[in-house]
Amino acid sequence: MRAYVYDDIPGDQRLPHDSGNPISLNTLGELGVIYKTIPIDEDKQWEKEIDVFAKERGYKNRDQITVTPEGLGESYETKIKSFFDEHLHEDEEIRYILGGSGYFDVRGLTGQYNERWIRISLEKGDLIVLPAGIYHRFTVDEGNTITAMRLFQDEPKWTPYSRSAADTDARPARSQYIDEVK
Ligand code: KMT
Ligand code: NI
Repeated sequence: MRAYVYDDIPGDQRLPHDSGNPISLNTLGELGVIYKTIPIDEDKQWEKEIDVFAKERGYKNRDQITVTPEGLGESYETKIKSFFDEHLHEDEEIRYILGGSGYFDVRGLTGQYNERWIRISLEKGDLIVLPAGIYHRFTVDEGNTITAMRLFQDEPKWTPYSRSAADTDARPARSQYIDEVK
């Protein structure tokens, strides 16, 4: 895992876009983002660790997603563009990377990071918890391959509320999030 301020230079979303300003775990924590590493080992101890973490936070369901040009065929480019559309969810989301790598970008909220994108580079064994109401987006990196476990508390509620399409600032999940982190 590595986190840094996104450079905001137009260009392929899959490039690093590293502005050269690193972001600490502490700053991520202030945004309500939790990061953890659970190495994927041969004797599958990681599965037990995921089970414990999921149980602690009241997660009951999970699935697995693989994003590759081979797997998605013609819809690949459309799919990765849709993941990259800034959005929020009404539930917390957990992602655990089983293979490949990619970037989650989250919006900074205060001070020098206000409205800046913070890019979090994730690879195999990395786990991230994004709080409900945080603006974010996702992309594969130049490797064009990621397999992730998506954990959800109850029903799979994947609904992304696109910031550009509606007044997402008015959603209860957004105001609760702002109250929690500010
Ligand atoms: C999200 O919330 O944008 C995603 O779940 C993207 C795919 S998970 C690697
Ligand atoms: Ni999302």
